[in-house]
Amino acid sequence: MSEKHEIPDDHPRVESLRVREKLIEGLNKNILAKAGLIAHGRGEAFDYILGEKTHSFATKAMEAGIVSFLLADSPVFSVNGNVAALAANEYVQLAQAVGASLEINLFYRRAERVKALKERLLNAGAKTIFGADEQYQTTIPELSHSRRIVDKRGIFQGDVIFVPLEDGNRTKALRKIGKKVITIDLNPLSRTAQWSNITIVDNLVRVLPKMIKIRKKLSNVPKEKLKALLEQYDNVQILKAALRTMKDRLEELAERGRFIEEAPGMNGSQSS
Ligand code: PTJ
Repeated sequence: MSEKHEIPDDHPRVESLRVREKLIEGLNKNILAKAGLIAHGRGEAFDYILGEKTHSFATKAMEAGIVSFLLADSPVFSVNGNVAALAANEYVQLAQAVGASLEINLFYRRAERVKALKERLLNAGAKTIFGADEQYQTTIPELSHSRRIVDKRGIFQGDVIFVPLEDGNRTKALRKIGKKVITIDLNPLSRTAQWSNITIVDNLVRVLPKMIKIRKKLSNVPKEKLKALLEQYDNVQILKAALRTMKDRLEELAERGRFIEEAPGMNGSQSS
């Protein structure tokens, strides 16, 4: 049974509600795992603290990410339910723009979900999708859960792997077997954020259109210059900047005592 809710254009949280509707639709179509809703809620909480906007530390990480894809021998974009439900079109577009393969890799792996994701990616314009064909399956021995199942033509042989909205310990396992890992994660404290080579602390739905623009901007930049750009990148500094921004913002809000301008103050009075 599918339920679609009307979202009034004048609702103060209209964008956020539209994103939630996409997830509910993804759940109804078997694209999203139920736990994907929980994951999203956690992301939303961090996004609130960030002021729901892109900060310079995220832009720097996006640039480093694009440069890494462009310099890679075999970049691979891993696709999970949340990514497919929220931004399949932009994800496929970005993969094509940087010459990356797409591979379905699920934590909550079920045949019907793999099929639904494949369909969604094909509708978004993907030509080849790895991770759905048993014939090419192999495993990463460092992992015990479903994410260990990878495609010989994709993640298994790839050198730079994109894993947005990732759970637990796969990033560490991928690093152990020599892969460079790039993630998007609103939580700078997550294991994935901490273990990745490049961590974009920002919302997936804001990030992908920005990365597509950055890709275009870097079109005519020579390889040597790209390499130099990457050499300056320091992920620890990026994570520190993200946490500092969150801390500063919380301090500022605590000082002001209010976040929503028109909300009543402590004494119940309306602000002007
Ligand atoms: O589709 P599957 O089966 O592969 O499962 C996917 C999920 C996301 C359910 C699975 O990987 C999972 O449980 O992930 P976690 O451990 O909840 O981690 C997801 C991370 O993504 C958390 O750190 C969230 O804060 C973050 N996150 C959630 N929504 C967004 C986000 N980061 C950026 N943009 C978002 N929109």
